[in-house]
Amino acid sequence: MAATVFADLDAATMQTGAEGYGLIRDAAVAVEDGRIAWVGPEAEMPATWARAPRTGLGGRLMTPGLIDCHTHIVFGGSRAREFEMRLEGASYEQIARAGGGIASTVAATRAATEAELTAAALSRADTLIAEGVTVVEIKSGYGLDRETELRMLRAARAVARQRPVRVRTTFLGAHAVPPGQNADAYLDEVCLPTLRAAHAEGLVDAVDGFCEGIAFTPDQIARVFAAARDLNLPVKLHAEQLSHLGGTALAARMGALSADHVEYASVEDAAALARAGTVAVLLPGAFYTLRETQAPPLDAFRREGVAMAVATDWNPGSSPLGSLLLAMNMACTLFRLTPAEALAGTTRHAASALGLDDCGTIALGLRADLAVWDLTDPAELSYRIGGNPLHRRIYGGEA
Ligand code: DI6
Ligand code: FE
Repeated sequence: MAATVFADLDAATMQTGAEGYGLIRDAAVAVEDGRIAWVGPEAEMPATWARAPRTGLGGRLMTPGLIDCHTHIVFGGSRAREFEMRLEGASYEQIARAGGGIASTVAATRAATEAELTAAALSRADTLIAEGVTVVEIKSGYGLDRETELRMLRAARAVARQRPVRVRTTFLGAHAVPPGQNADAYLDEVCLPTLRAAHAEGLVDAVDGFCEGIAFTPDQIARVFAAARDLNLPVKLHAEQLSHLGGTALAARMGALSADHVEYASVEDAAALARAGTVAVLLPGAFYTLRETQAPPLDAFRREGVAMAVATDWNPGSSPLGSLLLAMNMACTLFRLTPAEALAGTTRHAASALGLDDCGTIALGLRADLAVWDLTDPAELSYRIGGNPLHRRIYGGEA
């Protein structure tokens, strides 16, 4: 048996139902065959585990491996010039309508080879991994044609083959209407056939869309979701980011894994998310970059019991944010999450937003995807701005 015991640590288990961090002081975690085989106070560890090789962690803090449940890290080009334009007074929507924005990344992504897209994504994945990320979601959506959407998803799968990280792919063909095309024609002739082709190639774990004035209407998104349902694929949605169009209610009605952004969600939307068990994914990096002023309805989410995840939304336009720890800090400072909510948002609830039930907490039987920090208080993960307190990452039981 391939068993190891990690000991001399404090474990923020993040277990469901536990108070706050589910903290166990002076804990030990036994790992066997890549899974958590026992967790608890070391003094109570059964004698069988006492014979396994023991790795002492010097009293450090252990958390579940972090999960970035919303990224767009496969893309070509850069949008630094648009950052300058926004500082000269142009708005995100104005730039998008003038052919910049998502369309400019689409042009750069179409021009990139699969090897180039993979190399760029690997470097971004490495940045996340260095901060203790063990699962990353990666969306397509900068191709908007069959070949490029497939190429993006293949690049995302390549990341999982070349790095010790789990990748969940999301098809986001309904991200933007390609310049000069009609939205409905694009959906029927390009987006939905591409979804079917990508699914047939085993490239799709979930389906997403952008429900917004500059993208697709709820009716159009409903057609994308119907196609996803026919393929037995779970759905999620960029909803209520810049305005209230009803995407959150649609996502809840369709039993979506998550509704993401949700700054403009209403109290009724919060109740619908709670009833459906749909996770609200908060993306403070986009809120910050776009200098939004409307924060998501946190009080309503809490009152209704909506699970809240936190992610980077790493993309070249609205959130060039390569740090999930900084996203946690921003979620606390900009949205008023508590540090315990922020950590639940990058562990347990992030797993739910991806439909994963084998990771996200330190609990019996789950994957041994763990992060060990040069910290003692778990609030420090959200409190710090910058720096990287990661001591070591354990992926599937391997350090
Ligand atoms: N919402 C966002 O914030 C990103 N995509 C989306 O649907 C922005 C993507 C970009 O500007 O490139
Ligand atoms: Fe996004």
